[in-house]
Amino acid sequence: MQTIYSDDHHLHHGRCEIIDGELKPCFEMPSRADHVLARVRKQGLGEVLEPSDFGRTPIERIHDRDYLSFFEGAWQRWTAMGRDGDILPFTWPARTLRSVLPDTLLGQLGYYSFDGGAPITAGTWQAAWSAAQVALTGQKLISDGAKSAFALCRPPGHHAAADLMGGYCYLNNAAIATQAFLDQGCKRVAILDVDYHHGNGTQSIFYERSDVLVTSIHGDPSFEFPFFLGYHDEIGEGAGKGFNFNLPLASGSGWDRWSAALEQACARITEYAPDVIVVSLGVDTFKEDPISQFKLDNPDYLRMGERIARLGKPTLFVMEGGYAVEEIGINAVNVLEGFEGA
Ligand code: SP5
Ligand code: ZN
Repeated sequence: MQTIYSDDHHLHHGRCEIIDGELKPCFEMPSRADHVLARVRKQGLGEVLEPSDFGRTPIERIHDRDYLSFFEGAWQRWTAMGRDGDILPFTWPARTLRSVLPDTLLGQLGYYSFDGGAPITAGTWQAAWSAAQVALTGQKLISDGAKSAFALCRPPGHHAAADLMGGYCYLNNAAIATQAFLDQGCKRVAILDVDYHHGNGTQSIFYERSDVLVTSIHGDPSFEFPFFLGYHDEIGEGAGKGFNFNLPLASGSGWDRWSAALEQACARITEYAPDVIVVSLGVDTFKEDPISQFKLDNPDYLRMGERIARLGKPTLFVMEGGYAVEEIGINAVNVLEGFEGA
């Protein structure tokens, strides 16, 4: 399996995030992708490619233009205000307030985000841009006939909605690749989101559509981030009704419960008969993940990859979360090796 990787992710290195009611050093850090790349090389998974440049058009198929301009220009506006530290949003249009777009950077930050977990730094736009190009390059490999590809994206994407950043995510890499498949002639794409957190951005983007089936296994939002989306009764709306499938699990879930949920997701995907599958590959389900509550162990990721392979479809793996930095490479590449060995 080929891996697509850009060094540009190093340009995004946030200092702090607001997490669990406190300001803490960012869990989402450059060494994450470095460890995954090192493991890809160590295991000889396959060639490692630089991304091609597909430009802005495929990104604009998912994200609003005003959001993209805001994100691209935020750092410049911040430095023009005489500031130089990371930018974090702090006021959101919650109930009783209006979702109007204010004029100032500080107001717009709240408008275009849903939490204080996604700092904007000098290089965040460039890193996120390149991560989207990484996903699009993987998509192209598969549309050219590859059976699988690994888009080693950083920053991750599945929490980002059409005009919202949050949860360490800015551009929804998996959604951008999914839309590119459809724009190139695929009729149906299934997304399987195995990240520990619910992919609220991905769900919201495709919620009213039947050409994308979104399935997700995650910590039940009644106790876990992102708290306000990801419940079992969210099944899609309008034309999308029946094409969103959430499998929230209890805190402490291990491979038994997790793999039973995977069976349900796979059964739904098989019934849907997609042309391709996009896997949002987060490995924060690991038992030692510092911010998560599932109990998967290293070999479970091999089994995960084997089961995904048995779906028998071309599959694009897109890197999402995973914060047990020393083991993220082992776990992510185990999924890919399990897939290839099946
Ligand atoms: C891409 C991705 O995985 N984003 C995750 C963002 C999670 N941000 C908030 C995490 C809250 C963790 N709470 C842990 C409580 C431990 N006692
Ligand atoms: Zn996650």
